[in-house]
Amino acid sequence: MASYPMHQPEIETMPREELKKLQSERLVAQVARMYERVPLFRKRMDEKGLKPSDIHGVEDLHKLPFAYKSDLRDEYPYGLFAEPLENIVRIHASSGTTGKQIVVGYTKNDLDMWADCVARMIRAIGGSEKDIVQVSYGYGLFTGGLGAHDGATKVGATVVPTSAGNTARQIQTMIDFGSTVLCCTPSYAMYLGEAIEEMGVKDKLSLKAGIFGAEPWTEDMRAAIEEKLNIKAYDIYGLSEIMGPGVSYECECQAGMHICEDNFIAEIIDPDTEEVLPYGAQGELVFTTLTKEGFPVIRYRTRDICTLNAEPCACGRTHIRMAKPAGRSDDMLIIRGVNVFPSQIEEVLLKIGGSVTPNYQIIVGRENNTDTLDINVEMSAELFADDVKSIEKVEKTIVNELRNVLGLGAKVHLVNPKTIARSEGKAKRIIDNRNLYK
Ligand code: DLL
Repeated sequence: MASYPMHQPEIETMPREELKKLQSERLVAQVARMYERVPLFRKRMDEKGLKPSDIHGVEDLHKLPFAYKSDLRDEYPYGLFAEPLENIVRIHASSGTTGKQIVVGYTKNDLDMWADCVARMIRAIGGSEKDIVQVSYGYGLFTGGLGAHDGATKVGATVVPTSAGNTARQIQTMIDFGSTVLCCTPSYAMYLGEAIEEMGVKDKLSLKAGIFGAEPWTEDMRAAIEEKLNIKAYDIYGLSEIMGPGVSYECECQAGMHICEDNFIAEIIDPDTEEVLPYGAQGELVFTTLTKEGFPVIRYRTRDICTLNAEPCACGRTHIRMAKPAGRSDDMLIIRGVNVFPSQIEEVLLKIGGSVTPNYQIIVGRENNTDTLDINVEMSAELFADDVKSIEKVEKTIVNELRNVLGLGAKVHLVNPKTIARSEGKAKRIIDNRNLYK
């Protein structure tokens, strides 16, 4: 594939017309290359009666066939690679919640492009070679650790590759090495914040910023983390199938994540009809890779529910922004016919503030042919020391708030501090017991 310009800050502020031209050229080349090299893509194109020569630019994107997570499972492990294995220098994989893992491969250029995207974010939030970046995402087949690592290396920062876990040692390292930027999941950041408070060492930290992603988190969670760690917390998005962290990232404005549009095109579709929706509408996020060599993908249905925003950003970057994903359509619970995202529940809990913590667990069950919704929420240490009456009062407040926001009745149980398991990676907040009763 033709090599493409890299490490150009001007790409981030490229006028939209020029960017569209660049995307079009890259899309045309990508379609031709995939048609030649990826049998499943060729088959889907043929089924639609499409030839690569029918695709002239981004205006033809909507004609192209979609790709699905099941394709990665069906073609496991290497069936969708567009390069022979001798040109693949890295493999990552993701198991998701169920079934066979999905496998992706990167060429040297792919790793370079990936590191470039993550480096953009680190620079956007004021990072430089002077920073000490502690990478507490898991290393290994998960893309978080090595993705953040390579981006920080590209910036020239000093990388501290702690990986996830071993929380006390993690915090000691943070203090001793003077880490200034922390990379991990928001739920682990929260856990680290709690542990730091317990150890009474908040004033010994040199942290100024955090790069958090890999799971949905709310604005209130951001405020809680910023307060606990005394930092600015920034959101980063990505998925293994497209690249890993850095597909989009927040800039200094903390107002949505800029999609690296020179490398990826985003669309929002109606998940049922597959119709493309306008900017601003909520629907399923779909990505097309423009420069990936090892594992290119066209119109990949992410299952993430999101909106796109093409308004100019105060930072001057011209690349469109995506909102915080509300969640994955696979994680969306349908309870008594009502759609519920765990993030909506999190929002309610964090609004209640002081007396409860954002550590919660959602348990869905079935009784007398009706769905039941139970929510266990850890109370704060202050409330724990208080009387039963105040606990009941808080439970009632949460039930009422949930009814207002979701239109659903729930049973809320305040549980003792530190009784809900903490997560070092992606938090597991939902226990759906309904299939036990099917
Ligand atoms: O989670 C890549 C990543 C690592 C992103 C570190 C950011 C930081 P997967 O394990 O393949 O890859 O999971 C991808 O996680 O489809 C979303 O549902 C969710 N996700 C990722 N980032 C965010 C985010 C990594 N910032 C899946 N907000 C995606 C909400 C996110 N959800």
